[in-house]
Amino acid sequence: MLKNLIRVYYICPLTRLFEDMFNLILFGPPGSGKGTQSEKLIAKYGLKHLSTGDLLRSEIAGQTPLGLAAKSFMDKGQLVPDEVVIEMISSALDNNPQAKGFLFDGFPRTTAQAESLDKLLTQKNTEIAVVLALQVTKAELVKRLLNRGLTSGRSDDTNEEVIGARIEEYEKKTAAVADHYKKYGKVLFVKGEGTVDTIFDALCHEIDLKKRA
Ligand code: B4P
Repeated sequence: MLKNLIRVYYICPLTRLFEDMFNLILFGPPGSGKGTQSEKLIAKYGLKHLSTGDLLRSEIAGQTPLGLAAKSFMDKGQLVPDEVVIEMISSALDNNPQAKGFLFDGFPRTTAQAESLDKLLTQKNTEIAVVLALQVTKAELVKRLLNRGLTSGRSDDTNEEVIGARIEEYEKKTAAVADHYKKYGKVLFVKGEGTVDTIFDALCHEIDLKKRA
């Protein structure tokens, strides 16, 4: 009884904070510009950036058990198991109740992750406002990732076979995430080729329309 009262007292104000959020998913294959555009979008709109790739790489850098387990998947170009990334995102949401909204970058990457995210947001009385899907040809993706591999020090960017595996994982498991959100009319496609600024302007245009709607 007392435990329930405490829950109601503490959870209600937090739920109200989450209600006013503007949450978006920046979606696309590896190398489509999600990380690049996220940096600019969070600066403009003041959103909290949640990149599962960055979170995983920071676990690897810290040599945590989670990071060591994740590295074995990432080095092969495979997705890290759903439960690991869902738990990371769940904690990140709980730790940022004051955010104006979240920009999800590289998450969700499977339908199971999308369903879990929807549930987590519903529990907090909020939802995904829009999914912006960057469209880039396969040849351009490979070119960009190999190019980044020259300087990034990322083991998953240096080997063309691993890059191929990442794109295959995307086609097999991640592309379906767009279908999931299409059911709710939330997906907008944006051309991901051209200069970084042109693509940024196109993304901002869609976000501004959505915010005004
Ligand atoms: P991520 O860190 O998400 O990496 P990514 O998809 O490769 O990169 P991103 O798409 O952000 O890169 P960007 O285009 O900005 O994932 C890495 C790995 O982590 C995955 O393979 C997986 O193993 C694991 N993982 C992450 N999230 C997971 C999840 N939810 N579930 C399971 N596993 C998960 O940049 C690419 C390059 O293109 C850069 O060099 C950039 O400068 C360049 N570029 C960007 N825009 C450009 C433009 N307009 N023109 C030319 N070049 C451009």
